[in-house]
Amino acid sequence: MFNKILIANRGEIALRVIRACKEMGIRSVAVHSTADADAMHVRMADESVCIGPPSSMQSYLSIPNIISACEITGAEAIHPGYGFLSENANFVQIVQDHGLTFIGPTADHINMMGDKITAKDTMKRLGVPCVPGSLGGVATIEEAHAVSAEMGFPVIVKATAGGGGRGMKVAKTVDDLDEAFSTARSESKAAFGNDEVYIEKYLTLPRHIEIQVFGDGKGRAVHLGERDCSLQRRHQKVLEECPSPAIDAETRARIGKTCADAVAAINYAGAGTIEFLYENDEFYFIEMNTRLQVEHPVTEAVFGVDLVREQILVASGEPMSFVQEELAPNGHSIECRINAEKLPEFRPSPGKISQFHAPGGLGVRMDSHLYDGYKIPPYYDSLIAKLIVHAPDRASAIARLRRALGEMIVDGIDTTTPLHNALLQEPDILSGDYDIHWLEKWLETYS
Ligand code: MV4
Repeated sequence: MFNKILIANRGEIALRVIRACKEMGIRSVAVHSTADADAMHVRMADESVCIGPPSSMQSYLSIPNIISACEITGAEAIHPGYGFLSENANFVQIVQDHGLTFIGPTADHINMMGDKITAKDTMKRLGVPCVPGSLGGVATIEEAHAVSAEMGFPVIVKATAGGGGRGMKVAKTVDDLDEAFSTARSESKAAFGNDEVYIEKYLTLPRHIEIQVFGDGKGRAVHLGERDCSLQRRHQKVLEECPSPAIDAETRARIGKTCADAVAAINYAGAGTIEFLYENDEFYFIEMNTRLQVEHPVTEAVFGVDLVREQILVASGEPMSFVQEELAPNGHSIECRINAEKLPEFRPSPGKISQFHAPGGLGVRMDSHLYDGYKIPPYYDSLIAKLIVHAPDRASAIARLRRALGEMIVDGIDTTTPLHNALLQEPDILSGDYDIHWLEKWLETYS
């Protein structure tokens, strides 16, 4: 096992990893920009190293600075958290070249899933159901017309190098296709330096269901059920739950086994998430994320596991601490992502926290780096807290979430808490009857 781990991240996820390290008797090293000198992750870690100015490019994304911080402190492994360098295959290779361990999958697996066509081809070959679409890239507008006519409209043009909603264009009818194709290509070129696109049948009213998988890198893998992340605004998740209100035990076992078998077959190591669109009782693979996700705590609550501990175990060469037969869902968990943003425009609202109180009590987990007097810097993403509840069933989880939101105090800045309170009064949310477009439609009338 490692003696010392460096956490190449900030905010609540840095705390999450430091906490796992402490429980495993591993020393932790925080890295921080000058803007984060007073941040909670710096205070909570055993040691800290300043890695640069506020700009992420020159600090949390600076590979030389992070490798140097490892060398200075003697850290043997790096946990990347989510975002920043967590899915950067080049970083993984450099970490290894320096004799250090990246806590996550191999560079090859990150590359495989980062290229959306290769990811889809691989999943298809492994028996994972995919959205009907082009076989590989579509290079010409003639080919785009041929593929779309064959499939039928609407279609969606996606960037091979994209993901998370970037570089996508929908063509409702054949009349939209020329523009969708050329815009998707030029935006992809500008954003990713790669203009390759592929085409899929556009699913009109799906849910976003993602399966949590975990592999040991040696051909064994498990699944830990699904999360329903359909409530999104501009591809930012707002509220996530486990299990999905739309998935029954038999369906979960079936798609879960398909996913676990697929990642076992490629010797995948560590935590991964296989994203699907789910419509008319069918799953359609869209992407795989090769990192620990923001919303992992709802899975931890329902399955009773510590996913970060498992990541660290597997990265150090030890076996996972469970097999599939030991994993069973228990109760229901919901997470609210609370952002420092002013409604209704969701405008970033950085500034000083004049008063902070975290909710508590049975079945309540608050993952947050806030403290009284903390100044939220304007340079990074606006997530300030994840409020996660766990209860025996969905109705009691909602009651607990309302109760916990009521206890929370975050004064001095604007937050998205009023949105969460309002959502928990909506009949469609209470009944679980929502899809990926529900929130944006609802926001058009909510004020
Ligand atoms: C789609 C789709 C409909 N049909 N693919 C958006 C993010 C990226 N991960 C995939 N996305 C979508 N892909 C097909 N074939 C609709 C979306 C989509 C979406 C997906 C999940 C959650 C929210 C979304 C909001 C808009 C569009």
